[in-house]
Amino acid sequence: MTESISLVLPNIEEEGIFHVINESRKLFGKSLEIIVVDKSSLEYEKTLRKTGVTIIKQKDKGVENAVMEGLRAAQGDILLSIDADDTHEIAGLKKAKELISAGKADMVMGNRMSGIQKNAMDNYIIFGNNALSGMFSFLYGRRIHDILTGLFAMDRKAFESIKNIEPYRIGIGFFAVELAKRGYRISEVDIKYYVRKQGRSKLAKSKLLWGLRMAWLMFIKKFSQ
Ligand SMILES: Nc1nc2c(ncn2[C@@H]2O[C@H](COP(=O)(O)OP(=O)(O)OP(=O)(O)O)[C@@H](O)[C@H]2O)c(=O)[nH]1
Ligand SMILES: [Mg+2]
Repeated sequence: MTESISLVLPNIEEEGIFHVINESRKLFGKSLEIIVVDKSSLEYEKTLRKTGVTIIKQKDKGVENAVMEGLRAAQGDILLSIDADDTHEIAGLKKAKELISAGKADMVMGNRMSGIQKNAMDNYIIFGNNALSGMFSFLYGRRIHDILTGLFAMDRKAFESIKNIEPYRIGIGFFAVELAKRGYRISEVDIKYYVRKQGRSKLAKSKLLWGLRMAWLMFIKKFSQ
């Protein structure tokens, strides 16, 4: 039996998305469902429409809210997501998907930390990511090296158990926290991380504040309900 696959791309005016869409279709074939949860201008959207992907216009904000909205709309047995800025190794989606298909994990995250290409990640982000990943691993009992990654694969059954939760603003880590709390298995695949070629970061004005809030939320979510 072949599983159907859906790919969700959170996007704000990324030029890199066109390469991500093409390469993903090469990896998974034309039957791949691609859902872009988009917060771009109408002008940009016109070009995006030409690719034939499904576009959901995001009304609220935040990358985790965008990914959640896309996953809720997705039809696939296996759910995938990757940042649209073409910085994460796209072939990592296939490796992550294979682990889900083989029943070896319920969520697989792309670990960029040993594949960081020149100038792709600032030292203070590496430091913060190591601290936050260490904290996640300690609190939730699963060794994760890259809690700030933008690439993952997830089993539909695991997703169904968290799909009604309102995401809190900690990026993809939200999904890892909620699945870990429910006893799901989370593993990693190593991927390369490339320098952002176009546009600028959309995530947060202050990455320091983002990191502190994430630490706090991971901590309180561990002890809530
Ligand atoms: N729909 C939507 N997409 C978002 C939002 N915030 C970020 N994104 C997208 O989510 C992905 C990750 O955001 P980035 O701006 O690349 O964050 P980052 O990787 O920490 O920053 P860089 O290192 O500069 O790339 C990108 O594809 C963004 O376009 C949002 O509020 N809504
Ligand atoms: Mg990025």
